[in-house]
Amino acid sequence: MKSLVPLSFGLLLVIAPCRAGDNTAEVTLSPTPVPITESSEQRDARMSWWRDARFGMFVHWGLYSGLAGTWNSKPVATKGGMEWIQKMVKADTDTYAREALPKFQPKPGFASEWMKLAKEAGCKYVVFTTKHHEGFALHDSKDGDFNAGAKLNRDLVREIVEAARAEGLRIGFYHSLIDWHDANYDFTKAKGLPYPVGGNHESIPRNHSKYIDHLHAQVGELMTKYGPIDVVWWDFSSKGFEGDEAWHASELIRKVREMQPGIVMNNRLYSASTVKNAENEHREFNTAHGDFITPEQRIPSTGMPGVDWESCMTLNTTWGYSDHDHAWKSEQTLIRNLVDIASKGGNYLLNIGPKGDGSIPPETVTLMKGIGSWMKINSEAIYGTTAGPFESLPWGRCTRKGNTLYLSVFEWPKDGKLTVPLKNRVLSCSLLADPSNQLTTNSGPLGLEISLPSVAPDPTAAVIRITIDGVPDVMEPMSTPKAPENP
Ligand code: FHN
Repeated sequence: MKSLVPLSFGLLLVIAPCRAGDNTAEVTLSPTPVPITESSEQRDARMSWWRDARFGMFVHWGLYSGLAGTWNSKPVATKGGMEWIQKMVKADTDTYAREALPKFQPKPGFASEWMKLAKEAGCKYVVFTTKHHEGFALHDSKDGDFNAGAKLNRDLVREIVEAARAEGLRIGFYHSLIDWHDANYDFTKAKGLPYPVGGNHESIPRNHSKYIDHLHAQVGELMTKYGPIDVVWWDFSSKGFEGDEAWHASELIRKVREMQPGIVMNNRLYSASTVKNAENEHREFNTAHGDFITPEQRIPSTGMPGVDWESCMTLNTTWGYSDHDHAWKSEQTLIRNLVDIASKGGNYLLNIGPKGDGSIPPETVTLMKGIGSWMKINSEAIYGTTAGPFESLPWGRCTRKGNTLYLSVFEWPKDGKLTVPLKNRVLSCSLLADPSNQLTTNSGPLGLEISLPSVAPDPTAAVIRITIDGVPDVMEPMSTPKAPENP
């Protein structure tokens, strides 16, 4: 019997085009609730672009970007998330806005610079902050006045969405559930969630359900004014404050899935699972809470078999731009992260933090273009692949597409012989960097032995494509023979 997964219960959709040919059709809800069920086949179809994409660009951009990690002309820190600067300096929202707004001056065309860089890096989708914890919304919102429409007379979300479409990129909305501006966001209830306590407005009684109305209203605007949205990325909940109690989550999920039936949603309307060891988080994952798990600043050592997951990481140590954080990762680390994550069946969401005018720091441009150069030759080993069949490989990683394996060699063998613990017969074997040249292979006691040129075509990750006969038949790691019992 085909399994019909109850996605949620919803209302009938009515789409009213606002302008001919413009794919930002207005979407409105009609009052008749209809059960939304999704078969696993339908879910696989909805998730397939995301699973094939493997690589996305995260963008943290907001008022904090203009402050650039500085407050009262002093660096706040050289490490850590400068998007949290309001909390770090314990500023109330009025003081914060007074300082930050004048420094947030988006230049014309900033968004296409982002999208061109994402494309050049090989990213297939871009997820950007429509609102971060500071509470400033980048769209022209009719709900409240702390947004780009009211403060800058611009709809920055429209500019960014249109720039993404122009580059053929999928677009996703990061949206903070936490709000350090809204006077009704009840931080006294939000146990385990950050708040810039210390400001002068703690005494004001707060009606959190009014904040939830604001949250739902702005999400409604975002999900109806900009056409099809591919990803929604909520952030974040704690064990003490999550789900229906904190955000009326199941109602929000129902509404969003109605307004955007194809959308792919992360899991952060609920706190990360209760299992002690985050490595086992996937064992408890409930897809009614979202479509994919979001390990942050880490790569699960053995992946997360059976669930969709995406590792989000920074290029240095901050998500939001900082003038003072120069701890940039190396191009090699970033490329090997991408390969490592894909070899374990996950997606890589790599963050950039543009400046207050939207321009991208030069170090970021260099690193993203560096990944792009590698992807120009090797993207076949990333897009549309699944996890490799090997638990671990001493010299690198492996991704798979059916009976084709992509061996990404990090440590090029000094003797020019690469051993792959595989029993299958090889049908073809060549370097992606030199596809016309077949490499010699032999099968030996330890498995397949590939003869390689003396110099690696790429010291970071040189990819070998092998097509084998049948499904991978992996050799059990040789157990080290026990030393004979001493008589
Ligand atoms: O607090 C945020 C943080 O600023 C950043 O947005 C990351 C990105 O995943 N999420 C939260 C911390 O988990």
